[in-house]
Amino acid sequence: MDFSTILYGADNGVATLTMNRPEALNALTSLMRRELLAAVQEAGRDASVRAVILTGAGRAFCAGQDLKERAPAYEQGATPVLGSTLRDEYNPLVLAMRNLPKPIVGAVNGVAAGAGCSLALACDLRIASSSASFMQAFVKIGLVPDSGSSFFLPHLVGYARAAEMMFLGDGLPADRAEELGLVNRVVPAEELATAAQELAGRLAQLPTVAIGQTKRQLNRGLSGSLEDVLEEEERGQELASQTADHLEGVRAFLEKRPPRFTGK
Ligand code: T3D
Repeated sequence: MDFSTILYGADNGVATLTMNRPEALNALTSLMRRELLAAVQEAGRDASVRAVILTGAGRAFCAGQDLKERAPAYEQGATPVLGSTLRDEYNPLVLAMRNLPKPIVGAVNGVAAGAGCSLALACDLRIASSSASFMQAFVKIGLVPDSGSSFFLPHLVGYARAAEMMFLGDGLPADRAEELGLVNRVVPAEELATAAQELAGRLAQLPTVAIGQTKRQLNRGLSGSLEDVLEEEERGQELASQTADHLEGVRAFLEKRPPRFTGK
């Protein structure tokens, strides 16, 4: 697909979405938010795509909202009302990522600040370069965390750590993020792309319907009751049990051979 602020490529079952405004540390403009949403939707539509990578071009993952986008208004002393941008652009993107029935690997290549940090947190798994950092930068410009950070961060690192990051706005280096469970793995910068492709490639070989449904169940588990989750698991198992991949998995076990999942 043709975009101007991001790159989209799909190969071997893996779609790679690269935020591509390196001169602005991949800060998010309105167009970029809309293009990211369209790319996530395309990855959902394309049945050959079974896993997704989200990463950034250049030295940053994403510096959050492009603060220069509204510079003229601020220079005149205006304070634009920002709720509608969240409602119309950021929130649909975050929901699309979480509702995508395919796993998303965040390949965090550098600083992830503000809404850029939120996008990293909205991924299912995160591999970080040793030079990456995570910054809840909102407070530094008098704003509140948005784009799902208030949901994802305390679930990942606990209330006190999340509050510390959000109140103080300090950057959390990759190695500390790994210790706190915010990222799955840290690798040297030069190994990040390969590590992310390997992980996503492996995910793309798995039973895609079951993985998508597992993601749904995990999401439900983050906010639902035990009853909700048990119901979701029941629905999920009904769905997964009817897939060709379930049949293949059991046959492969009985025939003592590795399974060949097709995602169907
Ligand atoms: O709709 C709404 O507005 C509500 C939604 C809000 C969501 C949010 O994301 S609010 C938070 C917005 N983001 C920030 O406040 C982070 C701002 N950036 C920084 O604090 C720093 O740039 C970093 C800590 C991320 C990186 O620092 P450093 O020293 O490595 O880089 P730098 O020199 O500051 O930036 C390099 C270039 O990127 C520079 O360009 P220039 O001036 O040399 O041409 C800088 O202006 C540009 N840049 C960095 N961040 C942004 C940006 N340009 C526009 N918007 C940015 N967010």
